[in-house]
Amino acid sequence: MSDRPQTPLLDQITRPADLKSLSDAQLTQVAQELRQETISAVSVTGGHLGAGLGVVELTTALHAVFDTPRDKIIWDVSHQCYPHKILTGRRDRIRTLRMKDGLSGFTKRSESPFDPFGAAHSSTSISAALGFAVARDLGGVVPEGLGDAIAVIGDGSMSAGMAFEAMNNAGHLGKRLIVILNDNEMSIAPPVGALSSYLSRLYAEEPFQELKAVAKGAASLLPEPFREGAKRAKDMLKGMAVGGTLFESLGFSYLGPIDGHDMDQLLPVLRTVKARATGPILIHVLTKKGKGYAPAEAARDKGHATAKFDMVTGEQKKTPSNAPSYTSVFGKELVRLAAEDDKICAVTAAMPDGTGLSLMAERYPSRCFDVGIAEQHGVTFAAALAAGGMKPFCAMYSTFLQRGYDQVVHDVAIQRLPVRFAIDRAGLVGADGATHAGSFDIAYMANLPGMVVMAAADESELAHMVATAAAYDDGPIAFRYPRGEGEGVDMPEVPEVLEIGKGRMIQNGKRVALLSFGTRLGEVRKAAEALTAKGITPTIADARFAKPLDRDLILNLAASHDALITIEEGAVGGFGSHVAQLLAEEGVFDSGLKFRSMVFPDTFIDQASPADMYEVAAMNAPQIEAKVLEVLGVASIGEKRA
Ligand SMILES: Cc1ncc(C[n+]2csc(CCOP(=O)(O)OP(=O)(O)O)c2C)c(N)n1
Repeated sequence: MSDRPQTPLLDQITRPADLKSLSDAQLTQVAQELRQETISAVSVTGGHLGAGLGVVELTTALHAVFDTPRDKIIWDVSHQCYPHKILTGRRDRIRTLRMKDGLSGFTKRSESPFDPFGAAHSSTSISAALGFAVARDLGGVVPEGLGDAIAVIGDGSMSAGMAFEAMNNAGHLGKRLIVILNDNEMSIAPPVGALSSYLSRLYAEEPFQELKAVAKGAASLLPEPFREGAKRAKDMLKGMAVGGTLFESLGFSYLGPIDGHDMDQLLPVLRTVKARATGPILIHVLTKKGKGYAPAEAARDKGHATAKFDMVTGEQKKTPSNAPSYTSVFGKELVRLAAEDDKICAVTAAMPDGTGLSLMAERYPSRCFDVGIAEQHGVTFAAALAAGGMKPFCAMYSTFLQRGYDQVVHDVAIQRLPVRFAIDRAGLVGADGATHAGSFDIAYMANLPGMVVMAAADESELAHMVATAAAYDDGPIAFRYPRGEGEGVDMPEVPEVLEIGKGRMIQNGKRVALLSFGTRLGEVRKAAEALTAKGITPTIADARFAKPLDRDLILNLAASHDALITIEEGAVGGFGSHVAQLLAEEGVFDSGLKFRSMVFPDTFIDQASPADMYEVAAMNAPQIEAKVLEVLGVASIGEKRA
């Protein structure tokens, strides 16, 4: 407790309404204390730090001015919502962020009425806010009531297509709707693209001091009603509406840019907007990611995501590992292949570090493309790169590739274009929870005609699969691998090009065959050791491919064992379903094979450590062992005897 910051004023705030009685100076102090509390909490839990620190003043001002939960604040991505959670009755649990049974690291409807809309994938907030605004105007009824709808969206997230689709619709509908563009000139990596340069131009020549003076008197200066007076406001508030034409042309009133760390600007502007806005309005707020915590401000990613850390030094507490991460194996392998083949190129959607492509960007910048948070565009762009004779690797997290799914189907698969999908963060990812789990890609890729789908069982397998994908030119190909470190196996000097659709035997046994797809293989081996000690030695095979299936391998395993169990790190409808389909069609079940398929349960699993999440999914070694005993009838015999 002793290293907790002193927060005398914040201690008196148990809900946002408590802010209403405070003076502007006191609100400024609350924001300061909120910053210290956020730093302290994240030092204990790890998580998203920089984005939250950038919005402590904005969070305080929004809750002081608006009436939540009746008014809906919708945080885009919502990785910046920790200060919001502290102010909305969750301070007592803030040091459980991202832990099993703790607070989610994102907004979550089931967690609090102050989280009207959950998020974690970007660029949904304007659509959601517009939905609330329309529901309000149509007489929708919810327990908290429906007031203003306010989307807070970062400059990185604003670059995604969905944000523009929403603004286009909002401008057309003309409803009262507030969008706050939280512009910190950062995404996870420095933002890329024309929008980013455009936003910079909007404020490049505007000194804050001058604006601050104007903003202080904003309430009296702004014409009424706000929207109709936009032109006059523009003339009067020199700087506030300069160059707001992009947003204005989409039907929004544009206000800004204002200094998002200055309560003397934030409070009067928000109060004026609350009092006078009639249609859609965009407030352009400038903030600093990591603001107020030197180690975060100095970090390359501005403290975007951090492990637990020492508050004084900022040093992160990471457990050292002997094995390389899957991400780094992919990144290195790709660079090695790119050196040999100048047609190899790569696409990331705003995740150069997360996908390991920063290495490629460094070595071959002209062949590595960060398209911004734009998975849909990234996939189609890669499709056309392939159509143009290049060999594109489209590197995305499983969960974010979901957003580009129609592009995978329509632009890549139907045209049989050889895009190589490097699918990172496959399976359960841990602290980021259900929104980030890579649960569905096996199912959504393997059901596409002509798509090759591989999963790496360890880091050496991943190296082979990168080489295989590079060599494969007949159509689209995907390979998946999990978050985190590999198994510590020896790496091949020169990775092999695998034969498409061929699995491999790991060990020969009797009675039961375990057919693994992906990195559960490690747990399968452990289960097999325990079983061997009990006198049952299972056969183990690594399928490598969910599509095309290794028919010979599977049918042979089925023919020579009493039972066949598949296991994969994904939801139903994936590898096991394809195997079941094959066995059914081949009539194998007609002659009594016992078949089981271990997949994720039909629930969204909340955040915890990956191992705990796999425990919930019943897919760790003891549970695999139990499954074998059950299918062989051994467990029930044991139970009956006991
Ligand atoms: C669809 C999607 N793609 C990628 C991500 C990963 N991601 C999380 S936060 C983030 C950067 C967001 O930048 P910005 O909106 O500017 O917010 P900031 O963190 O700078 O406050 C990215 C790319 C995501 N959440 N959703």
